[in-house]
Amino acid sequence: MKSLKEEDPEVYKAVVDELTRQRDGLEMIPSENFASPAVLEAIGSVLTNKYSEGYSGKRYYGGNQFIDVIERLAVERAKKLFNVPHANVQPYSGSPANLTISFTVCKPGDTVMGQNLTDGGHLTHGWKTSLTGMVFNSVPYHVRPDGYIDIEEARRLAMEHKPKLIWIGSSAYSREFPFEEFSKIADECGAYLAADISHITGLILAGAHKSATPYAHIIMTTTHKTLRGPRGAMIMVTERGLKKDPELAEKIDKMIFPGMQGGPHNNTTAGIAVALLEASTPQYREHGHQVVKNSKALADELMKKGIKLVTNGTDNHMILVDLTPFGKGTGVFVQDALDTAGITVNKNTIPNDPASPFYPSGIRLGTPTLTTRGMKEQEMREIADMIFQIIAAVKQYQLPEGKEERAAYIKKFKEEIQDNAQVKSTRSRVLDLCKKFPLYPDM
Ligand code: DSN
Repeated sequence: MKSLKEEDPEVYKAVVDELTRQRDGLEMIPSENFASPAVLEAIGSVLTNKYSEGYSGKRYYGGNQFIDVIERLAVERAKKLFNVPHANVQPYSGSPANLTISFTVCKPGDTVMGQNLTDGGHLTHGWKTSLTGMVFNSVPYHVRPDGYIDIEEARRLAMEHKPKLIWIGSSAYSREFPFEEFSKIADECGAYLAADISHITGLILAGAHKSATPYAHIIMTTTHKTLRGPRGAMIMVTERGLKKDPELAEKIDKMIFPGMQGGPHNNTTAGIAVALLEASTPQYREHGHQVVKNSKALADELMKKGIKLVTNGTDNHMILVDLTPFGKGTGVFVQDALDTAGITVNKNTIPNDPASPFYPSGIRLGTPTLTTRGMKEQEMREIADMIFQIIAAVKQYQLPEGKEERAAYIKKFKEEIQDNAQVKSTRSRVLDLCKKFPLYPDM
C-alpha cells in the first residue's frame, strides 16, 4: 500500500498545486467554501469502500453496522438543526436531489415553476437544457427591473398555469428569499413548495437568514456551500409537507433509492455528519453572521467606488456586479483578469442581460471562503479596492460581435493581461493578504 505521492506522482502534484492555488488566492465564488480538516478526513476515509443500498437498518448488503451509525448521526443532526421530521442525506449532489423532488411530486408533462435561469435561477428548476425543463412544462418567474423577485408575476403565473411544483431559492440572488409569500402562492394554487436553500444553508443555521422550514413542504440543500461540508446534498420534508401528503417522506426516500441512485457515498455521509456537528456550535453562528457582514462591507465599498450592483446591495453572502456600464458581455474580461491576479470569481448573467450566458455582463462575488479564513470588514474594503482596480484596468476591452473575431480578441486579451502592471501589482497584494490568513496551515 503506497501513499498517493508514491503511487501516482502526477495526481499528487495536481492535488498539491490545487492546495497552493487555494492558499495563495482569494476564492470568491459564492458557492464554494473550505471544508474543515475533520470533514476532509471523513471524506478521505475507508467508508468509500462500502456498499450500502437501502437505509439504516434496512440494507441490501451485509456489514453495514457502522455505516448505519454514521447515517443515523447525519440524519438526526439534520432533523434537529433544521427542525424537520424527515431528512434523507443520500443525494449525490444538488442536481440529482432536485430531479428526485421533481419526479416525486410531478409526472412528465406536469407544470413546474422556478426562477428563470438568467434571472439568477438554477438549471434544475426547469431550464430548457436540464431534464427538468425537458420532461416537465416549465413556466419560469422573473425578477423585477430592480433585481428583486417579482412576487406579483409569480402569483399571476401560478394562478394561470396551476403548477404542481414551485421552487424558491436560487443561485445568483443577493437578497432574502420571500419564503412566506411563496408559501401563500403555493397554497393558493395547490402546488408543492420546494425551497432550494443550497446557497444560504449556513446562513439559515447561523440565524443570519430566515428559515424555510415553516414555509416549504420540501427543502433541498447541497452540503458544500455555506454549510462547509463535503460535496453532497440532503432532502428534508417539513411538517407542512407531511400535512400535505403524509407519505411524502417515504416517497422521497423511494425516489432517491431505488428511483434515482444506487449505493450512497458513505464517506460523504460521514462528512455531512461532521459538518452538521460543526454547524451547531456558537462559533459557527458567529461565522455565519460575519459572512453577511463581510458581504455588506464589500458591497458598500464597491458601490462607494461607483460600481453598480444588482439590487444595489446584498442581504446574504453574495454580490452580483452589473458590468454593463463598461460594455455588454464584459464579465469574461473581468473574470479572467481577476483570475490572473489571484482572485477567483465567476462571470454571471445579470437580469435582462444584453449579452449571452456564455459571455454575460456580470460577475458573481461571495464571502464564505474569505470569512472561513478569518477575514473581516477591513479586508473586504481592501479586496473591494483590488476588484475596482482590476475593473478599471480592463475596461477598454469590448467584446466583438462576430464569433471568430471574438475568439481571437479574447486570446489576445489573455496574453496582454499577463503583462498588465495593475494585474501584477494586485497579484502581490493578494499574496500578502493570503499570507496573513493562512489556509490549512498544518497540511
Ligand atoms: N453551481 C452552483 C453555483 O455555483 O451556484 C449551483 O449549483
